[in-house]
Amino acid sequence: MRTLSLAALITAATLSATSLSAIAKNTAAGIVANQVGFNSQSPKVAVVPNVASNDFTLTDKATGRIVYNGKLSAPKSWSEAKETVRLADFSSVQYPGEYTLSVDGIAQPFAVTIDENVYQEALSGAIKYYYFNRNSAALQKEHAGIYHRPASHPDTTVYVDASAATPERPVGTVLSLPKGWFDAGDFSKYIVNSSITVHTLLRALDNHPALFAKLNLNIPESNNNIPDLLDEILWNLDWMVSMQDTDGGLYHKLTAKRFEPVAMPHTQYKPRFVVQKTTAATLDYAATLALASRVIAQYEEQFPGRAEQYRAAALKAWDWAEENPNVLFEQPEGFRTGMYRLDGDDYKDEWAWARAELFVLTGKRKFLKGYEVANTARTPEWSDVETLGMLALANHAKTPSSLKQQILDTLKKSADTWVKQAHSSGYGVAMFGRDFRWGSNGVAANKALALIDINKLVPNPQYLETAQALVDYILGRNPNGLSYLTGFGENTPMHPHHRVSEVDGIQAPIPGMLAGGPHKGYQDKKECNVKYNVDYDPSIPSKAYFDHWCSYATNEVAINWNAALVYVLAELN
Ligand code: G3I
Ligand code: 9MR
Repeated sequence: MRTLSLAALITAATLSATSLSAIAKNTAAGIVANQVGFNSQSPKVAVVPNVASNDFTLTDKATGRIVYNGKLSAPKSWSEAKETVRLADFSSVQYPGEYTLSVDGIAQPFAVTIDENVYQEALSGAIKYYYFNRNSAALQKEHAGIYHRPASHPDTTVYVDASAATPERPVGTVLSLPKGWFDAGDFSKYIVNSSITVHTLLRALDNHPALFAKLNLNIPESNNNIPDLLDEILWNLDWMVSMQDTDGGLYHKLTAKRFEPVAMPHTQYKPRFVVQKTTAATLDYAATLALASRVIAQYEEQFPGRAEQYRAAALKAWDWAEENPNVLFEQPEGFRTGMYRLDGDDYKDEWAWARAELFVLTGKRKFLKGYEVANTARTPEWSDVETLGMLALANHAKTPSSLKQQILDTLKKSADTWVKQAHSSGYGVAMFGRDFRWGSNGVAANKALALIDINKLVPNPQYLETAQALVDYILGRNPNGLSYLTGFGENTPMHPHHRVSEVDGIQAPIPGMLAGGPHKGYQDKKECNVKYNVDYDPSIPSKAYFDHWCSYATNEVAINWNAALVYVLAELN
């Protein structure tokens, strides 16, 4: 049985209003483009069904005047969508305003916004998501509005599981490990995923101090003379620091034994535990705390001694990892929550990331001993972190020049590949093959992040164009015709796999959450088919998305995916 998502129904309705004869088959159902809008100076492209006409126009809504007459590109296919489409490029239109993009033969025009700082609200929303996902805190109405909720999961009584026990902290030891963010749609907290998330947000802050000094998120800490983004980061960083055992190792996660039912967090009181210390968690933490030490040093006055504390924590984690180089996460007996584990992981990328950040922090050459430049710079992901280390070294004045050049060559090779991918896609979007996996929208955002950073090192306008197209993809230029960011765009997810949004009694989900995105894995088939008697078609990678609670594989939200989007929206802002 096939159930159409709301977006598909809207698209289908649109399509039915369109003269079907004018549109070839195997093409887009309607015009799709970035539903939030375009900055004045940025590239501006819409995807158009493969119509007979070659012309499109842009009309100024305020005056009703046509301000641009354009020609559609030649039809081109995108294997990941099994569609042939055409592109409408109206990049030369820069004047801020509200416009209508119209194409002969397509009844439904597309609304276009062009403005300075057009992503400001989406950026704030994507950061405020973290406040809404706070653990251990009541969300007051003055800060959370209709999404206010009582405090939950104080995490002041957390038990040491057998897998994490030491002579100093035997099984059953009670620890107080409050604060932090729920990882995603679930209520657990994971060091591996928290690390890339916090690292990415710290870099966004470090790149744009002036922007974030004045960005008010209306959180409890607002107006305390510290950037709200830093206050929010510290809510999770404080918890991360508490997860370091006395020997320097990091507990892999803090969790109940099972995923909670679909219920509000403050109604859940299952015992919570810290489990096994692992090499991945400890190395990821070392890299993150090394960066945190550098960033917080700029706020020494407000946080005296914190930079040194983070430095010591990072070095202590490194020492533990050196003594425990291959401790892979094993789900402890009786536990069934998330793993953030890569089967057969050799941790090469985690070692490289930690080495890079610790060298940048300390200047000690010992961290570069054994540093290997990976053959390719992969799109950053919780399981693939080498590129984050490469970017740190490439941006550091004291990186040995031969090493820096090797890194730049590798980064450029990846960026050039991604540009070629975009040029070979009918949608002009650099998403292919394995990019369409669990969290594919996080992949799109992280690929845009890498392109933006590589462009700063080896400038190439095509890198920025390819990054913009990936942000456009996330915000609407995709075969599902969805802006995957809840609450930002015309068609957005309404039923994300996010417990609070599912049961808070409010129709609109919490805004600013990036849905995981389409891919063929279909890991949630049983959940959807058996428990909810619904189904979706996983056959086409870029369309295999289902806007239903059941689909945790395509429709969950997660702190790491949002972080990359925050980063790129801050860069494009
Ligand atoms: O790395 C392999 C790759 O070599 C192989 O080609 C590919 C084939 O599909 O699989 C890759 O492993 C994937 C792994 O993520 C790394 O990308 C697994 O298939 C895939 O199942 C795994 O998905 C992870 C998922 O948990 C299930 O473990 C997601 O990345 C991860 O974001 C997600 O994280 C969950 C937490 O566990 C719990 N909280 C919610 C959060 C988001 O859904
Ligand atoms: O809510 C859980 C989500 O965070 C995970 O990503 C997902 C896969 O591990 O599992 C979800 O929890 C489901 C569990 O796996 C099976 N029973 C139903 C739970 C809610 O969908």
